[in-house]
Amino acid sequence: MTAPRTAAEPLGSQTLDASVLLRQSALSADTAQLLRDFPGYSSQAAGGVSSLPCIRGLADDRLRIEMDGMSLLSSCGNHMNPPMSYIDPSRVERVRVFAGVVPVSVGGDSIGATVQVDSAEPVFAEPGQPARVGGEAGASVQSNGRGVAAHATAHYATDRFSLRYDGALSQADNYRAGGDFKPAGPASIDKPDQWLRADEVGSTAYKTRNHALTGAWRGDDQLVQLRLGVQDIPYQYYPNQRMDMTRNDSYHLNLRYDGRFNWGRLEARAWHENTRHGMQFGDDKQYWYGPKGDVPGMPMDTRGRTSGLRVMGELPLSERDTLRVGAEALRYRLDDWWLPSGGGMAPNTFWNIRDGQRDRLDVFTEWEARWNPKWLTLVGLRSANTRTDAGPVQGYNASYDADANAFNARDRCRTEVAPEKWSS
Ligand SMILES: [Cu+2]
Repeated sequence: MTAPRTAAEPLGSQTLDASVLLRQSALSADTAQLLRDFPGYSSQAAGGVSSLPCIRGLADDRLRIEMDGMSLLSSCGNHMNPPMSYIDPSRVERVRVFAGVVPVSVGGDSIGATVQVDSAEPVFAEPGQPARVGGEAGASVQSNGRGVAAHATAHYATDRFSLRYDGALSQADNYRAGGDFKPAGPASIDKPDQWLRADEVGSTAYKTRNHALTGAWRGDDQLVQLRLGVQDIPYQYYPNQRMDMTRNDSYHLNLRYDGRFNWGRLEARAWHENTRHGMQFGDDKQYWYGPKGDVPGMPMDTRGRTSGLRVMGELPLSERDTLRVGAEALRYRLDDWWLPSGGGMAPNTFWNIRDGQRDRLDVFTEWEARWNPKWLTLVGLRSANTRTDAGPVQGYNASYDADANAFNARDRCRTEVAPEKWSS
């Protein structure tokens, strides 16, 4: 069967659907790898489950990444926890990429592409039919690095109510290169027992666990959905960084509303995400430092919290014209502190970012006209207001005072207003 594609896909987007994703998800535990077949896509390798996406040369924070409609940021200063590392590939049902010029209704807060990663829509039983009960389980094993991954889902659904659980686990040891590329030996001078083989790439092991519980209710023309997601990465090591992730605990709450009215469609979402992240030197890196070798590593801790609210109305004005009007508010809070360990990194806690704040308020409107199956125009206007602020910083000791005092003496509150407009 063939049909014009234009009618089905939003302008400027490309989508990978479930059948392609199913094949891709068995190949890697890293969700960012699901996008590898998109033209212009590449990824910057990092830890085993957290490569940084790059689309047409713009990477990481230059892209807007939405996971189930939540626009997320990497709270770690080294971006060890990019947004796509928060969802297991087995849970991804659809990936949509808006590369190049992005419509204002899906863009904002980035100069590059928008990537939307969505898990499954809730299922419901047909009216009058018995409840639907089902599930799925999957596992994969990889000989290189002894990688194992397993996931399971279960759902129960009546015609009005739906409940679903998703769980996934994934872990691997260090992987092996195609051949020997260095002499075998201890991972570092203070770890004679931590032996790395000649073909073993140190600091590539990881472990990640994901759980999500989703409840949904549907009326005749409405849908309300609430999801609670919990993720924990006890360790993920980085061959390309001086430090390793030694903890990453996060949870999110995501409330969504979708309603159809005689004037059009209303989409609303409110969500909150909280990440607690820690870095230290992992198993394959030197841990004891200082002239006497008595300084235990360098702990670095981060906490990020994002709350978001988004409301959009879609009004079909005629057979040809559609108007979209929406608003989006984001509230981001970040603390980044390094506990004293010894030597020059003592006696105080190093406050890199204390009470960091970033608040956004965007409004947008967009007019879409489908003149015929081959021609479409889309004109949008988006206004973005960003306010940032931070509390006073502090170094480990007096030798940091000059820089800290200079920063602390300044007014640290900034406001930017930017209209973003687009036409096609
Ligand atoms: Cu980190």
